Amino acid sequence: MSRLVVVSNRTADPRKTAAGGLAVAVRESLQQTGGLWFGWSGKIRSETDAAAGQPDVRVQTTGSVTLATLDLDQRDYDTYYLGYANDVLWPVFHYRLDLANFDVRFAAGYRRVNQLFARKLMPLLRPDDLIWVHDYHLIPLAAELRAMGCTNRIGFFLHIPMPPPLIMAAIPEHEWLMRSLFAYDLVGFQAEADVTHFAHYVESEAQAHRLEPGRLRAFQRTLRVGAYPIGIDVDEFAGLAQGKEGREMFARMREEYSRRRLLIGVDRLDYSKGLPQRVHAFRELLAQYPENHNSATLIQIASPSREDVGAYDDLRRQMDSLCGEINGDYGELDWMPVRYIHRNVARKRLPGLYRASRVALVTPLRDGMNLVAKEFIAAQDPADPGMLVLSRFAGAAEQLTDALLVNPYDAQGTAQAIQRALTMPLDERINRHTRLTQRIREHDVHWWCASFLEALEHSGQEHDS
Ligand code: ADQ
Repeated sequence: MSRLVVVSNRTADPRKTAAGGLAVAVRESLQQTGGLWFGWSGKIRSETDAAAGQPDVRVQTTGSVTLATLDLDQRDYDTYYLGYANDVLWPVFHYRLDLANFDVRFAAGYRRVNQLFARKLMPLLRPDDLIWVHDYHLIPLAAELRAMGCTNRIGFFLHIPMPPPLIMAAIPEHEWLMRSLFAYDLVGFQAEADVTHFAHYVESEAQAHRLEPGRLRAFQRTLRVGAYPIGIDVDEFAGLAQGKEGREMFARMREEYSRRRLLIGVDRLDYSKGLPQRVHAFRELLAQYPENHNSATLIQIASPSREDVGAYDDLRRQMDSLCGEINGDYGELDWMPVRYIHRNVARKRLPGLYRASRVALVTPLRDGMNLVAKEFIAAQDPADPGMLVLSRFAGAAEQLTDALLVNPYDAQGTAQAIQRALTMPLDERINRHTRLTQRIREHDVHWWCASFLEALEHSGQEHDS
């Protein structure tokens, strides 16, 4: 069996419990097969080291996984990471052209770091390695590797949404980016909608032909594409709910809020997650349905994220003021409608928090998938489950059709759905939860890894250019 080589912007210690979606999934794929994980160390090189020349790759092996990391210098970090990845690709792929900052220096830095990754990875590769590249930071990596003579099978998975062609076309380098994807053998997206957007882009901008389903031909190359919705490890997460920290958290929340009905939101503090819109909808709930006064309590946990990108600062201020206003307007001496916590919660405690909540609000404006939705379902007590209110604009909505689907821009409609979730009879909650559990079990993280890698193993690029 081929060795697996995973490449992502950041790596993490595979022995530790990872917090982010990508880290969990990568750890899962590497532990199954063993292999190499290559990426940025997260460290910035000092100017003296940078002046001394090319960064060195640090290699360390723990169990069956070898980690290979390199540092970036300040200029690369500013242009590749803060600039192109987080100030161009992230906003545009989440349909936020208003927040994008197109600057040719960012594009140059992005290209430079992808070339650096390729140059440093090449000597570590064996001829039959399967290479799996993750996410928007590394779109041109396969093209750079191919230019250096790499003939391995290379797959790419995009964790964030693929926007429609006319939004993509706002990126000055859009053609180069999309052409670069054709250097892969397999490109995987989260949802069918993303596959459709990509196919429309290459059909309209590059005169691509659709061959049989799942194969596109353009730029003298044939590419296999498909939707591989990412999942969670359902048993592991349900197990955490029964673990010591999970049970303690559950008991504490149930006691503390015994007279209240808890609603939960857990996100990175990111403008794609629709947090201000969610607080507006919750305010509408209190306005439209006064029976929730002195009862419904929204706990919104928003972990700090990308604090050195300007748009995130504005969002933080906006959330502080919206939550302050709602508490000022509706709060009582013994009841605060919103508890807003700008922090991470330890992963082992999350399931207890989810299980103690009647309703989860997962209402992003755009999201590749959203794993919180799936974690909430896995953590519930099947005999008395909480209800999921889910944005139709999350990739997860294609699968989780038994959740209450909402348009997060519509505060009143969302408030109605929240009220419906809060008052839903037990038998309906159980029926919906049973079907939702089935969906997250069918397409869990093991399925995701295995199906992507199997498709990659069987995809052969027709190198005829
Ligand atoms: P993210 O945008 O980071 O990931 P998400 O899918 O919600 O979003 O994953 C977040 C993970 O971090 C979950 O496991 C969640 O429990 C955890 N998390 C979030 N906030 C937390 C907090 N405050 N405290 C503790 N843990 C927290 C990107 C894409 C998603 C896609 C994933 C995986 O944007 O759409 O689902 O990759 O592909």
